[in-house]
Amino acid sequence: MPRLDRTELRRLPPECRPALDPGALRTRVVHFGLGAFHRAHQALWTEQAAARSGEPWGITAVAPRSAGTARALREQDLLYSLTERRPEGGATRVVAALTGALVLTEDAARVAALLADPEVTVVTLTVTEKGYHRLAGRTPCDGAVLDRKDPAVAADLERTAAGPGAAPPATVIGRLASGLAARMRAGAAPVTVVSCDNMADNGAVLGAAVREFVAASGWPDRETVLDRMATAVAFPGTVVDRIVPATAESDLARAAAVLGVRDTAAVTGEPYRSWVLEDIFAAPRPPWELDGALLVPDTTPYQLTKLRLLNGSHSALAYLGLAAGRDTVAGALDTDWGAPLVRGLCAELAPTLPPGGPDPADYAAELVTRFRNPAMQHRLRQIAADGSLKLPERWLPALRTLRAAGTPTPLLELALAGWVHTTHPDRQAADPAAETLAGCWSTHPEPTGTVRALLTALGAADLADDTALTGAIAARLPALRAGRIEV
Ligand code: CS2
Repeated sequence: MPRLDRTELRRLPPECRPALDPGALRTRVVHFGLGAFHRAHQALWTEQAAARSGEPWGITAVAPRSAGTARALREQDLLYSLTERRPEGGATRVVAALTGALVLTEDAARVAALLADPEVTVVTLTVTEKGYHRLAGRTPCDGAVLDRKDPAVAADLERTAAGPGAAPPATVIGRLASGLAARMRAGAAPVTVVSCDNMADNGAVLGAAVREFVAASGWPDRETVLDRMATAVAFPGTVVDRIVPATAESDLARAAAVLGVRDTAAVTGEPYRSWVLEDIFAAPRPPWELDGALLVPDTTPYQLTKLRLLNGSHSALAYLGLAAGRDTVAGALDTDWGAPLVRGLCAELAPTLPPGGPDPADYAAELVTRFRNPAMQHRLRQIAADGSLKLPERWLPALRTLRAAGTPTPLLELALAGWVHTTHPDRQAADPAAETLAGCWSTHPEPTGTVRALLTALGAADLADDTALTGAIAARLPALRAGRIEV
């Protein structure tokens, strides 16, 4: 079977062809993070914005580490297919949004040139919580957010002190800081940098991390760079939403069967998708609103609703579902506790949400429908990964608010017990802190002691000191060990 590329486009079934001629695009957006989520979310809006406006908004995407996807895309003239997983059957079409696929390490000079290019006016990021190298539990309101002692950040900062000729930074934050610094030196052509990761205040966190990197760098002109950045670089907050499972072999086979060509960069996603952006752009941007993106003065109510209700119940389903021997989100919903857990957790969290966002009960009902989609095959293990970075965003701030108000938190306790259960060395989910988490079980074998140590490892020493909380979490563990979820 031939491989998907530009020459094959005219042979595709008409409904599978891209929304525009890929040859008409130019690189005006640089994106860090070449994962499935970007290809099924921002890339689609950008393709639609270009198609509907006639403006040539193309994206050069940069993979922070692995070269596999970038190579696959280059072999396919940067084309890939997206299958919408509808309960009644999939719909597949090719997306033409990319104008380049690079790898941060191999293509350092090209990435640097693009970040300085005045035609590039938007930089977007999907690098997951890990990519921000944040001090545990820190927000920009508490002071510094960047973990300068993180070995990767420390090594990057050392490189900046080595002067011209030093190797380029290896972290995305370091690379962005050095690219923006070069851009500021070259005349400060304004640019907007958009974090598309699941974090509260993602724009403010990214802006703070980049500025802190510049301030701690060895660049002699760092103060001038920071001054120029203050007016020439915007970091809006955004809320991205679409459930995108990791692509499986069966998805590649299905895409090939529909298209009649091989596509090793194929992605899939649920039919639902949304994008809310803070309207503080410093320079031209793709008219994403032509495809339904919402530009608002403040993303906070949308962000907290999405993080706490959607991502919060996703994580709860993941840990509890794994304890109950389930494999997918739809599988966890196909139990007597799945839907009550989602509705109950949303109701428990609702009082912590600011006004101005969606109605929590309607949102919960829609979540149950989205999570039940039998076509999704969204693995619980995928969601359970990196809990030490996700939970401080999804559960802990709301838990603090509720406990400070004396409000009972039974479902957050159950969810935390699910996470605790999954940190045991015999059952561990992937996590950058896996070793530390596993160590909590051997150094503190008594259950409330284990819970206390694990909460401390999450950067939540205050919650670890809440004996009523740690006792309630520990009390849930025996039922979970028996595979029973008691909502
Ligand atoms: C999920 C998210 O993997 C996870 O942690 O909760 O990726 C979720 O699917 C998206 O945020 C939905 O927009």
